[in-house]
Amino acid sequence: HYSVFPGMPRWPVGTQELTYAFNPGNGLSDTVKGVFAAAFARWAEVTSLTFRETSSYLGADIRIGFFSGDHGDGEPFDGSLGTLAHAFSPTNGRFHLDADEDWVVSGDVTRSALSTAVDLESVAVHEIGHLLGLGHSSMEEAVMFPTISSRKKKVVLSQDDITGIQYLY
Ligand code: TQI
Ligand code: ZN
Ligand code: ZN
Repeated sequence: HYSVFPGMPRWPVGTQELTYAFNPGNGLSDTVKGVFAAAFARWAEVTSLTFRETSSYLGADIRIGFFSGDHGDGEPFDGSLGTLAHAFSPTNGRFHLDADEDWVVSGDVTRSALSTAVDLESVAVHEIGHLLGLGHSSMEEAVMFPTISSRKKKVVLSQDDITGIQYLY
């Protein structure tokens, strides 16, 4: 079953559009940006929320960046595997990914030769769930289930994820 964070933080009632921006220092390719756009679209499909990229990093509701190790927010990353990414409950908007993962951004992670390969879209869909206010789900098929194996792709929202997000929005 889905969960929400204590106190049920959510984006304000009436929020229609949320903006997101990429850390300018990362210089991300259009391919990588497209993976995030696809991940946002999965949540937009089942809510009345829309997501729009903006170039204003500091002005965006959701700020996405890749960082290595200690990156100044008291929650250091740990190299390959372990913590992959962290995002915070509404309306924090911080969405950080561990730059030291072997991210798979195009192609099929299940066929990667690297045992440490991690599918970027799968992690993005999960973290966006947190950014919107979902905690973890006890249902293994849910995108919000708290574990995923490396070299797995899980991007399709389960009915449990949909029920959870529709409870919030
Ligand atoms: N990062 C954890 C996560 O996003 C961070 C975390 C731990 C957390 N406990 C939390 C966030 C409680 C909110 C509330 O779950 S992670 C997965 C999964 C991670 C894990 O790097 O471990 C995914 C990131 F579910 F697959 F294991 C993305 Cl998809
Ligand atoms: Zn961080
Ligand atoms: Zn999580």
